[in-house]
Amino acid sequence: MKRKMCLGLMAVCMIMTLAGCGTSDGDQAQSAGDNGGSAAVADENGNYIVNGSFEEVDFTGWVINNIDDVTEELDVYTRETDCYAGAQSLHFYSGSSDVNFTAEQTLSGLEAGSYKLTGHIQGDAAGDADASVYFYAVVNGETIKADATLGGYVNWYTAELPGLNVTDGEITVGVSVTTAPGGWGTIDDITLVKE
Ligand SMILES: [Ca+2]
Repeated sequence: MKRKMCLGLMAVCMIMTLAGCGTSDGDQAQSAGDNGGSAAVADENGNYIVNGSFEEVDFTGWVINNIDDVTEELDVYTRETDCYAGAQSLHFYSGSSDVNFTAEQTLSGLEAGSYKLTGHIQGDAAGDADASVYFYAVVNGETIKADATLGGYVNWYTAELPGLNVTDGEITVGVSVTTAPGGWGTIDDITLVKE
């Protein structure tokens, strides 16, 4: 009698363990997809960028590189007036040091074909004639850039990079901003769609 109960308990424990493993595997697959770690998935507008409008609470999907740690403010901004779409954007500002950063993400598992990258930026380069602002894509080891300008408050500049020929399923897209101290702005609504 005692032995039967013991075997019964063992069987219940084994089933619970197996069920637990299954659930945990499912969660991991889900979060890998959310982070763009697995094959890229387009949203209802055909956009493959993860969190391209910066509407998440953090920089989900993006790798932010604050070069030499000089950019004083580099964050998700919740101010509808300073957005191109939604309620949030990527915000940057430096008072006494340079602005110098990139924000990028790599997508994989894309169907071969031609893609178009579009990004929006507004702000001010603090009179820096040598300011460098551009959106970029890396395909097949080649970096392709689309220059942008900081034309003043909510004077949005739209940068477009059409004809990005993806052959190996992978593309890295990003934005790079370098200005003198005093530079500020926001970046929003970055999309990558198949043409
Ligand atoms: Ca937004």
